[in-house]
Amino acid sequence: MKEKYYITTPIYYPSGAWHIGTCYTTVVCDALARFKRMDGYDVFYLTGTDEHGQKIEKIAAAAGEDTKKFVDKRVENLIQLWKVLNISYDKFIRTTDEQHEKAVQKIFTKLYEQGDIYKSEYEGWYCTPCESFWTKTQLKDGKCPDCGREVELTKESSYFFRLSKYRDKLIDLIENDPDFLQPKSRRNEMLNNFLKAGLTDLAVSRTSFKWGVPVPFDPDHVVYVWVDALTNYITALGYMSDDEELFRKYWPADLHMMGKEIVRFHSIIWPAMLMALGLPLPKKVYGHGWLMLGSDKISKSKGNIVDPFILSGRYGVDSVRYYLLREVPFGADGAYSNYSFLSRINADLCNSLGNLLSRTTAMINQYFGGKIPAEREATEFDAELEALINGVYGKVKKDMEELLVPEALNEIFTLVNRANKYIDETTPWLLAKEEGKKARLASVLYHLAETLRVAGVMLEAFLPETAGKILADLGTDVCDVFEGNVSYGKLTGEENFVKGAPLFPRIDINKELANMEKIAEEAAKAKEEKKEGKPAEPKKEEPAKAEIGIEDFAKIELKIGKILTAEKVEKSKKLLHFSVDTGDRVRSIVSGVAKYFTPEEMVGKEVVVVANLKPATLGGVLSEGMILFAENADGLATVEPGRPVGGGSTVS
Ligand code: ME8
Repeated sequence: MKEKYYITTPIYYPSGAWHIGTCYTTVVCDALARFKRMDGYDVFYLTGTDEHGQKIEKIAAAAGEDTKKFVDKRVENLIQLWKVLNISYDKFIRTTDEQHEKAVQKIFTKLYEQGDIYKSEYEGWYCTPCESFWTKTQLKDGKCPDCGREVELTKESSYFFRLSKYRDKLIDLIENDPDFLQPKSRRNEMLNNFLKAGLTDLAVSRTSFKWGVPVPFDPDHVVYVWVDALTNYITALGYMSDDEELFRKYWPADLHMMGKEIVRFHSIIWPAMLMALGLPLPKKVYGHGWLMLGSDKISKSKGNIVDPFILSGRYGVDSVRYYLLREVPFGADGAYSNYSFLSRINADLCNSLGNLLSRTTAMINQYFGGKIPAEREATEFDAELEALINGVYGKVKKDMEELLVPEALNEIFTLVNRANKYIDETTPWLLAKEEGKKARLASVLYHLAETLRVAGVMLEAFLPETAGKILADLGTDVCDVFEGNVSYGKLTGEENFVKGAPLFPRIDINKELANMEKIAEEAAKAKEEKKEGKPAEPKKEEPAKAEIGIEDFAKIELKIGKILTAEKVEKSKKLLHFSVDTGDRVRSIVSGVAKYFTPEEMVGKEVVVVANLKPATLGGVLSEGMILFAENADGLATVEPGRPVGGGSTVS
């Protein structure tokens, strides 16, 4: 039977626009989950949304919206983001799910009945953005010690959890089980700043607002949002429901991953709650660092957003995944900049990996018509590369087990770089010209193809889309497991080696930096206009268009897109927002056609999409392409193929 592996991200507050920092925990956990699956584990990867609490209630009220409708929309948008980023979660839990809410109530009642929760009065400070209680002495210059924002003096009737009772056990856990909380720096922080400084009981209910799970035996109170949220890790598995099978199978968690600012909740409050419930503790809690913009944490509430939809639409999903997995030293903070993002793509994905693939497949086609002959003459150069190919999996596995994700990727790219150097050393273009060197040339090309195959299989865990393209160009398939697929010698040479499109087109960095700034400015302007409710500029009469040559037309990439979902853009009478499958991915596209079509009639249609249009923000929503319509005096009509051809079909 397969060994189980239960991995979780925190559940996200659906409170603002998603940014590249938001994606960090989830992309890292996705690589870990994919790696474990391919390593033969029975993986359960959980993520979701944390939808209750004063913060969300306030933000929804400020937007003039019903709270549930507000979170529904934000959650849908987050699910779309995870789809774009190829996140392979096994379950997405929402804390507004009925099963979760019921289980929270049962947990609260159980803890109350056994005396771990009691009623009293809370008087102290509350930070709404962090949903944290603080004592006066914990405040820093009168502000929240975690985020530095204003706190509110709060006095209300409250239920309390006897957190202080678990202090000694928690100290023992963190001091004596070095695996439980990592990296090490977080362990010292928790011990010195919180546990040893004294631990007071925790207020676990609120009465000053309503958006939460009601305390079942005292409905004026709602359960404190962190207690509600932390239990998601067990309620998602069916704990305290009619069906606890998943809970029995997967609990305890093997890894709770999160940003460092919420380690306190996961390494103190959460284990204490589990101790009170008599449940086993998670095996590991890991607090990673932040992605910073300048000296600030990129954050939903600070407005310093770097939009992951735009980045993945423009540079490809795997560019974003690669940057997050590779650039940030795991456990520490990393600084995002457009320059470092573009440079990473160019240096590693385009120059190292992309070039190795295109050179190798081009040479196999040029010299041998797309197959590698079976007669091959090897030398010690080949033996050295072969040894590197055979060693890479072991090194990557060790790094992944120690959560050294950038190092793991580095091992794969060391192999790729070595193979690029091997091309220069073995000079296949000269071998091709020399008499009697065919067998030597075949061996060189076979070793290059094998390097790419093993790198491709390993990359399935990190860059699934790119790995699929590499393996397809080698005429082979992606695989489900590493075993039997990560050592030298699996290709026969009879596969169909094709020289496909470049994996990552080379970016002109200076030009692109200017483009990125323009996009950011447009997005900020659109957001501002949305806030102010400014009407759109009146449409100007368009001058007659000049003649163009075929080379101009060839610059436009037209594709068939299948409309998967359609909805009105809020506060706009004109705009409809579509998710459109264009074969390469699902795009977000906004069109000003609400006057002519209902969302319902558009769903399922196959339409013509301009696929290489620069992304823009319309009505505050990202638009990655344009749907074409025909227009006459009666209004607009869709332009559709004469028979169903499927999203992604080309139009030429
Ligand atoms: O904290 N860099 O949710 P959240 C790296 N609902 N990671 C970042 C980041 C950045 N700039 N910004 C955010 C919550 N994150 C609670 C969790 S769990 C029971 C409840 C990470 O939406 C952050 O560290 O504020 C966390 O891991 C995740 O995004 C969700 O943060």
